[in-house]
Amino acid sequence: MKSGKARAHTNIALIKYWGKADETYIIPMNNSLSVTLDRFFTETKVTFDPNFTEDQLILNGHQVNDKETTKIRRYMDIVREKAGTHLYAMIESENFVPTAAGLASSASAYAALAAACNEALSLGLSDKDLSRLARRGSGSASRSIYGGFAEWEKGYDDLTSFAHDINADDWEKDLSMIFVVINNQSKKVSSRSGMSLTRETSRFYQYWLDHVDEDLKEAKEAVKHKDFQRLGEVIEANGLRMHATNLGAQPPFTYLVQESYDAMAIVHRCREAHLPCFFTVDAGPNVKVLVEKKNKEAVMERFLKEFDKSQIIASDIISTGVEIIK
Ligand code: 2P0
Repeated sequence: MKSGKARAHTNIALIKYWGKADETYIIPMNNSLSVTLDRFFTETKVTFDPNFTEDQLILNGHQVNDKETTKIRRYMDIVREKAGTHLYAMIESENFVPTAAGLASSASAYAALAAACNEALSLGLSDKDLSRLARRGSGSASRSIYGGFAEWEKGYDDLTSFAHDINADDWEKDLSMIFVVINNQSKKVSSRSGMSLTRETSRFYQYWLDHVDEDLKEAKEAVKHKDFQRLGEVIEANGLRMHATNLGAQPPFTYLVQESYDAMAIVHRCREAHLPCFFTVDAGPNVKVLVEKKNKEAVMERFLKEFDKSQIIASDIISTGVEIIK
C-alpha cells in the first residue's frame, strides 16, 4: 500500500484561458495568468493498493456518482501510464470551499490529486512536471501548483504546455479578492463545452486571440511595477472580452445574469468614490473583485448594502504553492 496526501488552492484567472488547441492533452489556445486564493482549497489523499480492483472516489465523505468517477478513472490511467504501475487507487478528497459559494473548482482538485499521486508513487516530479500532470485533468489546475501569480504557457504539446510562477516581489500579499456569489437559475453551460463551442463557432473568437497576448503583456508589466490601476484595467477588459466571445458563438450564450451586471456596477461606483477595485467573471455568474487589501473592508461594505452577507466572501492571495500533508 502506498499513499500520499496533498493540499492545493484554487486560482482565479486574471487573463483568461478560453479555448483548447488540443482537447485530449488540454493544450490551450492562449497563455493565461492567475492568482491563487488562500481561502479555497482541496485536500486529497490517494492510496494505491494491489488489492483494489478499480479506482474509487470519495468526495467530502461521500461516494461520488458515475460521471465524476469515470472522469477520475481516465485521469488515473494517465497517472498509471506515467508511473508505470497497474495499481488502482482510493481517492479521498475534501473541498474547503464555503458551502454557499458554488465555487467548487477542478483547478484545486486536479492540482491536489497530481501532487498526492506524485507523493504516493514517489515520482519525484518537479513543479513544472506536476503542472503538466495537473493540466491533463483540468487546464486551470496547471496554475494551482503555484502560489501568488502564475502564468500558464500554452506551449504546443504535452511537454511544452505548463505553468510557472511569476515573481511579484510579494505584491500578492497586498491584494485580496472579493467574491460576489450569485445564484444562477439558468441552465448551466460547462466551461468545457462553452469554450469549445466558442472556439469552433464564435465570430469574435479570432479577435480574442488577436488581443490576448497584448493583455497578458500589459498585466505582467503591471505586476512587475506593482501598478494596481494598470493591472485592474487590463484584467477587467480581458474578462469582458472573454464573455463577448460567447455572444458571438452559434448559438450565442452568456454566463452573465442581471445580478452579475449589478455587481459590476457597484465596482464602477466604488471607483467613482476613489476606491479602486476591478472585476473579473469566469464560466458562471459570480463576480470576483480584485482589490488592494487596505481597501477590502470598504469595498465589502459597499457590496453588503446591496447583497446578502452570505453572498460576499473575501479571500487573500496565498504565496505558497501545493503542499504535501503528512
Ligand atoms: C480560466 N476558466 O482561465 C478560465 C476562465 C473559466 C473561465 O479555466 O476543460 O475547468 O478542465 O481545461 O480549467 C475553467 O475551465 O476547463 C477555466 P478544462 P477548466 O480559469
